[in-house]
Amino acid sequence: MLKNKLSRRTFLSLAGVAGVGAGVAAKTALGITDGFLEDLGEGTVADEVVPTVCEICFWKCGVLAHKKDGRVFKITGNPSHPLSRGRLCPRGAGGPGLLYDNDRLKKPLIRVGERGEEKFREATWEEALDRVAEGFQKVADEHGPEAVGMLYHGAGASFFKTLLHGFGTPNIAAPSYAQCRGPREVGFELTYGEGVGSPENLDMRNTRTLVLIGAHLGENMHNTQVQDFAECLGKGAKLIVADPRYSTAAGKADWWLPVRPGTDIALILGWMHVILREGWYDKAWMQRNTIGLDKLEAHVARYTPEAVFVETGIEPDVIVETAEALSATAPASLVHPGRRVTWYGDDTQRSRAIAMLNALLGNWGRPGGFNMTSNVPIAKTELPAFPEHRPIADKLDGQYIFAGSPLASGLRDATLTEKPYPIKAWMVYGCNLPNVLPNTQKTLDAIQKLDFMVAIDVLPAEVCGWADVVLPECTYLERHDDLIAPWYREPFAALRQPVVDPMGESKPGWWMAKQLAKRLGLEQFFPWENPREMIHARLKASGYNAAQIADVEQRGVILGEPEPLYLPTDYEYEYGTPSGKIEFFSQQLADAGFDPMPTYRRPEMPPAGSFRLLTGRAPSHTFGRTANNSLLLDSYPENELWVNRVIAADFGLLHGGYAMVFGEGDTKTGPIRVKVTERIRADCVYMVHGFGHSARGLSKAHGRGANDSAVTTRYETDPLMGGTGFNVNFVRIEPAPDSSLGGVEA
Ligand SMILES: Nc1nc2c(c(=O)[nH]1)N[C@H]1C(S)=C(S)[C@@H](COP(=O)(O)OP(=O)(O)OC[C@H]3O[C@@H](n4cnc5c(=O)[nH]c(N)nc54)[C@H](O)[C@@H]3O)O[C@H]1N2
Ligand SMILES: Nc1nc2c(c(=O)[nH]1)N[C@H]1C(S)=C(S)[C@@H](COP(=O)(O)OP(=O)(O)OC[C@H]3O[C@@H](n4cnc5c(=O)[nH]c(N)nc54)[C@H](O)[C@@H]3O)O[C@H]1N2
Ligand code: SF4
Ligand SMILES: [Mo]
Repeated sequence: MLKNKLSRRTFLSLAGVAGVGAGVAAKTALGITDGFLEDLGEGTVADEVVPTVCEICFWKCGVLAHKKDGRVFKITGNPSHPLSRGRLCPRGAGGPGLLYDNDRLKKPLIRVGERGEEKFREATWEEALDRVAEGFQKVADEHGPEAVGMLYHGAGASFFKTLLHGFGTPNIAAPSYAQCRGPREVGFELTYGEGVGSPENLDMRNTRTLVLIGAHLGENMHNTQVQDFAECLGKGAKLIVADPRYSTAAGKADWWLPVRPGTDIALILGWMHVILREGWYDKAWMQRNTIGLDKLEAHVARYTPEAVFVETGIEPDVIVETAEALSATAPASLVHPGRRVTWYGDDTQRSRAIAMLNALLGNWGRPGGFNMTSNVPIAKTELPAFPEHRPIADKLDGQYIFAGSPLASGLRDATLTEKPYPIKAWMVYGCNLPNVLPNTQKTLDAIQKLDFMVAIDVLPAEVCGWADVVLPECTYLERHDDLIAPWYREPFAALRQPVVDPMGESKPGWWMAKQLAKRLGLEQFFPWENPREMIHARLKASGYNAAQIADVEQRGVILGEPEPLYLPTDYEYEYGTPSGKIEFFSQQLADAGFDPMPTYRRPEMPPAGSFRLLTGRAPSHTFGRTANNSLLLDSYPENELWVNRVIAADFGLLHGGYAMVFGEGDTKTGPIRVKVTERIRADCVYMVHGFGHSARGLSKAHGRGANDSAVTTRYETDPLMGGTGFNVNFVRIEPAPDSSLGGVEA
């Protein structure tokens, strides 16, 4: 239901995921004032409501922006949009906190100090764009157009991707692959011949037994998934949560398995061992749909519950009991594939193990398992062919052969080593690189090797401080982006359109891309005046008439006819694998010299006095991009360090007091407030990613909490596809030296 009343943010309880009516407060509880924010008071009625698409995270819910006298005072979920269903997560409701953030970039900037000093002068758009075009052209003249790379995140990047493809470079990568869900996609592709995509094809609302391996739904706030999760629990589903930390989801679980970090593969193989040993699976379905079951049976023979207990710390009885619970409701049982799976460097194999366990549950194309998806086909914009170019530079010959998308970390390596060839300029769009790729120093060293770097952002984030030119983009509430039409259970195409005019001199990305195209002689790739014209042309070419197009602008979304969600029983489905079946045994992997079935290898354990650093999400924040949002800060102003009670006592840490966190070499972060708890294992500590900002221009986020990236110096690279495992960092902890930051005995 939409909540029409202005009220203080009430937070989501999982039982009743409700729309949060985010009233825009002039002054928040923290006492932060944003000049543009204005409290219009309880019961304000909109004089205009504009549908558009959220970009506070990448789930891209359909939203309704409520305006009064030209100002956005409330954002609610669009009831017609399948990803919001009339509801939003707290972050989406907090959108006005970004729109009216005093710290926003409002003018183009040109660097006057050293890189990293954050010293800039304001410039005109003419001058700034000329600089960018010259910077790219100079690098291309010397090293070829491929020497210009792009790192990006977000829907608005599409125009710049077109620009750089037109320029002649393939070196365009997003950290949302090798630093996020890449290994998961590859693990499923190797097993089923297709990935689970985004939004994921999970029929969770009908699941009767659900396993979450780390996937911390409820803190991870992808709107529709949280709704589906609440619905499945509401219908009485059993829940099994494997997490070294008692997460919000674990709080709802029938079984919490506080697994030793990095040992999940053993647990999954153990579950498969029990299911196969007991014959708790549908033999006819396996026969029709899978290959290599006999090989799997032999492979998992040694992963007895007792052997797995030694590795994971999960009692043998519990392993058997949970395997039985899973099998009992199959095929309406689901092992959630997770999303950010870049943990230990063996993540593709862990994802494959998850894919295989799901296969044993026989849940592909079945209610409560993985559903089929469809989309609303939208005609492409007709463009001239992109120029020929050298192969992408994100990996050397023979490396990471299963990578399905470019590697952001690989482009960083190429920039550092100049192998396979030099990369000398970067465009960074909506991606706070120093805090996003593991080993910040490596990122900064790579930036120092560049002849030119431009950052396109809405806020003066850390990455901007290292750029030669900073271009201020207006927010998602002030611009058009291209149509959004993913594959989903209910096919749809959604429209992002401006709700208000751009603030200051900030401009939409499409405008910048077109202006740069003019300067680089690439205008042929931007044949439209503005994206509205482009969107209309695409819709027209897809068979929509003028009235239907007007309707899309009114409602924000076009709904398609869904295909059946489930496969017919006894249907011979042709999977996209080489064998056409679900592959328990992967010949592709064997041929490439990798384990054809996942094998558990014990992870390196933290040395005495050190703890594994684990990270996750807060319900009301998206990475580092909301830490300066006064509406969202209000509910979660700084991150906390979760420390086991026994460890806290040993190290003299007090609940509510502050600690410093030390990494390798002289890396450290903090002070960070300590949460002393029994809800985390004693071999690890935990914090929410995205705090501890050092950028001076982020006046509200600056210095609040700790920055996990500062102590994430180590990473393990996945040999199959180049994903970077982050959870291999060991940290030391000490009470903060400032005694005024003391807490209480917990
Ligand atoms: N240490 C560590 N690293 C991680 C992760 C972690 O948990 N810990 N998570 C990983 C994951 S899962 C992912 S998906 C990636 C995410 O990586 P990123 O997407 O790079 O995440 P952010 O740090 O939020 O950077 C977003 C930047 O975009 C800017 N921005 C916001 N809105 C707009 C806009 O409309 N236009 C433009 N031009 N800019 C905008 C913000 O101001 C910010 O500077 O990070 C990965 N890296
Ligand atoms: N509120 C909010 N929601 C978000 C985002 C956001 O920024 N804010 N970001 C979105 C994005 S881009 C992504 S990729 C997802 C990320 O969300 P998830 O896919 O859920 O992934 P992670 O953040 O890596 O998972 C963190 C959880 O894994 C647990 N964990 C750590 N190590 C281990 C281990 O070895 N074994 C097990 N079993 N568990 C472990 C941690 O304790 C924590 O509970 O969230 C999405 N949703
Ligand atoms: S999940 Fe939340 S932040 Fe993400 S798009 Fe939806 S409303 Fe916006
Ligand atoms: Mo992610």
